[in-house]
Amino acid sequence: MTEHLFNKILIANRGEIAVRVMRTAQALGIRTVAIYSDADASALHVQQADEAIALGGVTAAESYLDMHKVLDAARATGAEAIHPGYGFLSENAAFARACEDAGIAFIGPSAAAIEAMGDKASAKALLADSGVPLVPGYHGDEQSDERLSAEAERIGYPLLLKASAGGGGKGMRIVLSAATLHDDIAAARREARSAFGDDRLLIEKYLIRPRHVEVQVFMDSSGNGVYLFERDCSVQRRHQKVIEEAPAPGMTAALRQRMGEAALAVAQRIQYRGAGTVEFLLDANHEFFFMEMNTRLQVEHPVTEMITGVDLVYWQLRVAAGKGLPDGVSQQSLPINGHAIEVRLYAEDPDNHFLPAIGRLTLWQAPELSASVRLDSGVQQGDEVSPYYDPMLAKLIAHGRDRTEALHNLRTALAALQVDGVKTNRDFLLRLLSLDAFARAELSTDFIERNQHELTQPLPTRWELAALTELLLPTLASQSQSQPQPQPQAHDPWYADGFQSALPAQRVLRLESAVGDVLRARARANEQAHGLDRNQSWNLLLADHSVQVQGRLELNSQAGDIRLLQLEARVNGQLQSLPLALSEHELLLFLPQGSQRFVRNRWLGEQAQEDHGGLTAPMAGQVLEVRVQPGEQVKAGQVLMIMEAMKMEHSIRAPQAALVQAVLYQAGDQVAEGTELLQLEIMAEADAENAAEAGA
Ligand code: MV4
Repeated sequence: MTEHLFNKILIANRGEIAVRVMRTAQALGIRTVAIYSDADASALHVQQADEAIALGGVTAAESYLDMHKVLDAARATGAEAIHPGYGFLSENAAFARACEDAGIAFIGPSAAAIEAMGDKASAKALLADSGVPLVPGYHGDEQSDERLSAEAERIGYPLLLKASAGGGGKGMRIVLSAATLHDDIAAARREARSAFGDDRLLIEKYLIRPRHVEVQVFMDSSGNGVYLFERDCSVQRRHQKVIEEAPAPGMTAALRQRMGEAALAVAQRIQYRGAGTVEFLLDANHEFFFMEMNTRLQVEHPVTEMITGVDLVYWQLRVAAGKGLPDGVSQQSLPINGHAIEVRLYAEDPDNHFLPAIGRLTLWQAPELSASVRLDSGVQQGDEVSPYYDPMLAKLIAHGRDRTEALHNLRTALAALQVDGVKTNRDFLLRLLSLDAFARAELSTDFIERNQHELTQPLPTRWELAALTELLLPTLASQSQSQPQPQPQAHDPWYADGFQSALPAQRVLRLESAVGDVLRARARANEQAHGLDRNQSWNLLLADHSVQVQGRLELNSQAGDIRLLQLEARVNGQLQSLPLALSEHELLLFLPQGSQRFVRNRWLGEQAQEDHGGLTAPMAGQVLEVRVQPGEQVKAGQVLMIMEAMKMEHSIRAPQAALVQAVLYQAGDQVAEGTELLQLEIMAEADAENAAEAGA
């Protein structure tokens, strides 16, 4: 890709798409000009560009949407072409025309092609005799109540009212029966007028649970074109795409060809040029219907690039420079290689109606990228996410030889993407990708609603991993001399017990989750630590059970006051490796199912001494059974008492080998949380072994 296409282009966009377009342009030796608003002065797309022009203003209207400012920037820098990306001015026919008038190539279709597809009713009218299947309906000019009612009777219920000038789901209204039609028409008209300044409606038969399958087309300037197969974008939330994949699961070769050829027929009908997408609804019977055409490069184009090996931006630049498709490209030559899936990372709060989130990205660590893992990101660590633009931060895309492998690669990569400081849908995406229904490719436009229950099930709090991290932290200090780490303090009971005392350590931690749950954990080192052993093992006594934990902690990097660590954990023999972020007050575990936040442990040093041998009730409840007597020797983990709380039984176990000194409650007693139940005299390791031998 070293031939001459342009000397310099301007990228009339921001964020990940601006960065992505620059990557291809710069690889071709084309100079890139970025534009930016006041809110984006230090944004990634500005840093990556060869030149950058400040537009002033912060809102989109004052900056990226102001076509005069954009054209002035192109003229001022001598850019020969403008790439509009998606959104903003990308489907603005007046802008495409203004570029043409200014002698600057608009990297996209003609203004006429944008206009032809901009209005849904006229797009359908244009395709009426083209052989492209349309959803049965009415898209005529006559808009009287009488005519619309008559058409509704003809089409039948349920039906859908759509704004002719709309798109992307805005201004749609389902009508279930004739009883509400009159009111629904009036309401749909009002919505359409206020949203688009145009109250024309079209009527369609309402398809139940369709899939959104779209076809990527690409045309040169002479009417030659190819389709680059399809993408399934059914996983959406309120008409906002969340997951996209290519190829669409369950397609047959025959259906792929019919949809591909229908999409090309749409493009040819409007003498399309460049990259475009024809959206279809696909029903369960593999019947498909034209919905709309997007006359731009789309957000989800990377999945197509990954399965075809085509760089769509390279093709766009060629066609905008008046060249054809690359030599040797024909429909027959285009492969489908494996499978690719993309997730969109949004700055939004899934726990608060997915409202856009803002703030500083205190943590943004990409997973390891490769030929099968791609991250298209518009942000970097430390960025301020502003409320002014689209909340999409990045897209993560993974490829595999088949769908299963692509899904595995994507889940692995997403689990390794660490983000904090701004609320995002990262964990929500992980949960979507973990659904059996997704693995089975049960895709439809109501996928998220249908799986709502599973998506909102709380995950069990992994107290033991938080405790293990705290337990292992002192070992980290010794690892790197170059990284100054806080040295364990002399008064730190962990340090004292674990590394200086000959007695088996019994340590108490107070753990606190971000949602305010508090848990006391007791840890006893299973092996005496000699020096600073990096692979230690503990018996952890949590609220109502004990686990064996073991592991090691490695420092990956340091970002400001955040340390990024990798935890290799073994919990009751089960191995797990996960990244985590640690600051002075917080611990953030990036688990494969989602992240979990903890308030950092406050060592309960004094209490650890004070109730060294005491065992307290983990919650308020009733003592059901007492299994030991004073004077009895007990082994680590032995059940001493059974409690009942909220209809659940909880075993009170010996944290380590001990001598029972006192039993303070009897079966039937009610106890408050934290009540001391038994007093133990902890036995030194050697004594415990002797006692065990003596007993044997
Ligand atoms: C439909 C439909 C069912 N029947 N048309 C939503 C976005 C807009 N481009 C068209 N949309 C739909 N049109 C008929 N005749 C269902 C939808 C629809 C939808 C389509 C694609 C992806 C997600 C969707 C979610 C809800 C509804």
